[in-house]
Amino acid sequence: MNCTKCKTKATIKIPRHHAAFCKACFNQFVQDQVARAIKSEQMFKREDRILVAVSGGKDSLALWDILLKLGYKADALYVNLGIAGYSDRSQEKVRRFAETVAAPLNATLHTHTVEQEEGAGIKELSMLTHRPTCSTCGTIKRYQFNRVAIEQDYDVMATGHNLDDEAARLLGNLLHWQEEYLDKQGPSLPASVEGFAKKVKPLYRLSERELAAYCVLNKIDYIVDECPMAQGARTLLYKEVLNRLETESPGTKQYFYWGFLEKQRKQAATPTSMTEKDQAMLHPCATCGQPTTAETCSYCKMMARARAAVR
Ligand code: Q46
Ligand code: ZN
Repeated sequence: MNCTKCKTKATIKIPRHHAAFCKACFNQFVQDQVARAIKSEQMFKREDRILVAVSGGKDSLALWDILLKLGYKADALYVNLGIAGYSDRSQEKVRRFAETVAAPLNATLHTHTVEQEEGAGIKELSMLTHRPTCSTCGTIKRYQFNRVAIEQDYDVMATGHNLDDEAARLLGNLLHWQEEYLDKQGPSLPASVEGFAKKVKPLYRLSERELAAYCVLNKIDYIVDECPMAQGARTLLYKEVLNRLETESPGTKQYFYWGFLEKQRKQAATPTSMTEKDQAMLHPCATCGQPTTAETCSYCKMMARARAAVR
């Protein structure tokens, strides 16, 4: 099998594009897909400062690497959740990448440690607040990323969600007709009000398999294990179903998700889009000032419950 572009020996096959690439042409393909995502969704400009949410996994480290190689000013934030046997290992992967790849390119790694800042690890906090671990985690991560982005003047926050993540999420939202979530499933969510950072997903054109290959080929050392709290059995099932369809008919995932985005783009011209409605309802949290639709934001409410429980 030869590379579709340069005709030397190919290392990876990309059935959905009817192509095969050698390492150099594959890296070019990956960069092109990200550059295309940034341009077509107007994610950010050359001079913008980007804050990448990194977890130590393949997607977020690949994203940081690609953005730096494309010449963007991309720093990163890692949130240590205090999960024994997992958080320290994932932090180590991030630290090593930051030291060897990012620092020489003048990029900075910010770290937020939940045990230090919130006073307890994620498991303990979720027990204190009687909430599932992942929803506690989601609230903290959203809050802290937004806080760092705003306080340190980043123009945009980028996450490593890939094509498989977005297609699985779309399938789940459709199966349950969660229309309010559908409206927010685009790869580029604008800054809603003063105090809410813009959020983008530059990897939505690349699959999980392609990102794992990118890391292996470029010697990016990432944490292979899933977070032990992941109860995403549902998401995994949707991914499995989509992978079966993809094997039978390459390109299904991209037709499904990109087709949805195409439809969404056409509708975006109507003035009643959910995002605009939400924007009108948002105001600063009475406690911390971050935007919320309630009097107090969900992070401040959660932390108040945790403090009350230990009193
Ligand atoms: S990190 Fe956090 Fe995930 Fe771990 S605790 Fe759940 S939400 S599974 S993306
Ligand atoms: Zn608040």
